[in-house]
Amino acid sequence: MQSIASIKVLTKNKNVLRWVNEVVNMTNPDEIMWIDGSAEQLSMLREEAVESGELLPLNQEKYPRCYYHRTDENDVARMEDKTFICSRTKENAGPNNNWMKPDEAYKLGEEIFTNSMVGRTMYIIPYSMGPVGSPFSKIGFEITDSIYVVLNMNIMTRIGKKAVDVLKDSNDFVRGVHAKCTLDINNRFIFHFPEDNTIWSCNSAYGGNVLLGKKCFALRIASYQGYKEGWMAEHMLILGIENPKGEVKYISAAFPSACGKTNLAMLIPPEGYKTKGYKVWTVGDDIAWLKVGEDGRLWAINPEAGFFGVAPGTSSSSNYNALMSTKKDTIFTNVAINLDDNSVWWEKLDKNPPVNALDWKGNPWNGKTATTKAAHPNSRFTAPAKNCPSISPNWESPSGVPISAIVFGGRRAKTAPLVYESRNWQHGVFVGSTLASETTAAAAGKVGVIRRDPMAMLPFCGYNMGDYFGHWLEMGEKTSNPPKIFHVNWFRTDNDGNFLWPGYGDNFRILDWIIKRCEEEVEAVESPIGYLPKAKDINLDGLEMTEEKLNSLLHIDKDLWMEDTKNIEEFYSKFGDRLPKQLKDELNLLKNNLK
Ligand code: OXD
Ligand code: MN
Repeated sequence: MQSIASIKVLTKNKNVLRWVNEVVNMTNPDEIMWIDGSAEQLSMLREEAVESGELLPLNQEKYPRCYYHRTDENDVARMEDKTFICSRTKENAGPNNNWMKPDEAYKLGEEIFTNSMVGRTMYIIPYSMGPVGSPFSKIGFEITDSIYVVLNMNIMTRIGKKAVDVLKDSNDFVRGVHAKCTLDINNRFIFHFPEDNTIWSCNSAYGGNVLLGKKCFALRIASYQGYKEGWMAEHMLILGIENPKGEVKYISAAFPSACGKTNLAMLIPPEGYKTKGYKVWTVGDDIAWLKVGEDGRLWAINPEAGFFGVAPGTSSSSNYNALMSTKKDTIFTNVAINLDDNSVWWEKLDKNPPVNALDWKGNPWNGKTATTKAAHPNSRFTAPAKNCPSISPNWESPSGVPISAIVFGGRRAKTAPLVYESRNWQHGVFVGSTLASETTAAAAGKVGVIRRDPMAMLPFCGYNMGDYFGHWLEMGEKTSNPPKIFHVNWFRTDNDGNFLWPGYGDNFRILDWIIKRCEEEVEAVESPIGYLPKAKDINLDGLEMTEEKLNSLLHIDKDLWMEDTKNIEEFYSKFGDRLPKQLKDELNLLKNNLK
């Protein structure tokens, strides 16, 4: 095997070299390897990870080039209480973030990082968020001591020499450092320094905390960059809807977790639509970067190159396209292994749980007798986006795709109707800023508790959310032809708690109405909260749904809404004078409309 020490330095960029040198002096690795992204280098790393047990090769006939990885039992999810925005002032981080003074965070980080790579290899990964060379794209470096991170970053971003080549001599790159250290949960920190374009992550090896291109850069740091530079980084899927004439309109949509973002991004239209020639194209399932185009519209790219999806619940019926994306070149983390054929399994994959398996902790597991879960509920697949059967031909377009509609959605049993449209951009920003979801029985704690999660960005906004709302309002002013903004709720229930709407592929019927509104093909009805569809304009062909049931899905209960305004008021009060006046005006307008 080639000695890793012989792998050459990839750049002469003095800013990069100075910073790498500082990190080398602090962490003191035995060896250093610059990741050039070549197939030979990556396959050498896979071999090494297999030798050390960090990766297990899966059945290569069934799952070509797929591997399995297990994390520490206490290291299985993003940890919001360990995640800090270290802006120079607490006010700039806002009430939406944990804050630590930058000096303190750097000092604490330095203590933990010092000599953390002794006896280990340091990998230096240059990467591009967004298609290499696109005007939307940004360059980052992640220094890590984990091969798992290198191989996941290779799926989730565009890594290697090509990223260094576009950076040239520029100092405009995000500096990420990750060290596994001892995985000590008490010393686990994910520090973001938005003013320094810097991320430090230690004592974790779980994706969301250590794949620094994703939530850390593409949302937390990028949201702040967008605020300063006049663009937006959002927790949004992007999809295209093709009509039988071959015209494609794009929608971006933000939902809090557990509301089916990946499913919507990869939706297969109902039979009646499919036979007419309608199609859904996936551009991205988690993050969108948006900019105003010369035509005055908002254009968006997916800055990622892969899907880091939750495995349990993914099946050929719930999300065929996601499942197909995982059939090759995928890394599975914390799912179960079927020892009979060295394949993977997770809850709801199919109705045939393995009887001779290892669960996510590595313990023997038998689907016939098991009382515990085979896969961790947050077990993941890291799959290349290009594997997805519904991937859009434009998913890597350097100029992005033009957005016709922005959709916000939450899980609301009663309040929010199936769909409504905001009256204008400012009202749409109000709708997004009050986005909320109710807790379900699946999570610990009280059921039905409302959690405000503005624009689904609460855990991901790298600065004060009051300023973030102001930025949204300003973006509307800069966009002469802005997308229309909608709100959907797939989760409305009847009095017995049964879902009224079938969801999944049938959500296409609502997307169809949304596009028809954007194209001014149908009228809508004014209501206290915005525009509602006329029941006749929602296509119910092939669905067992009476118009009466649809009407109850669209019903507005004014008392419940009035109750909701109190909760909004309380939430808004956290932002003090950073809350834009326009949003207070919108809240007052809503209250008046409900009287
Ligand atoms: C994710 C998340 O993993 O939002 O995408 O937590
Ligand atoms: Mn997400």
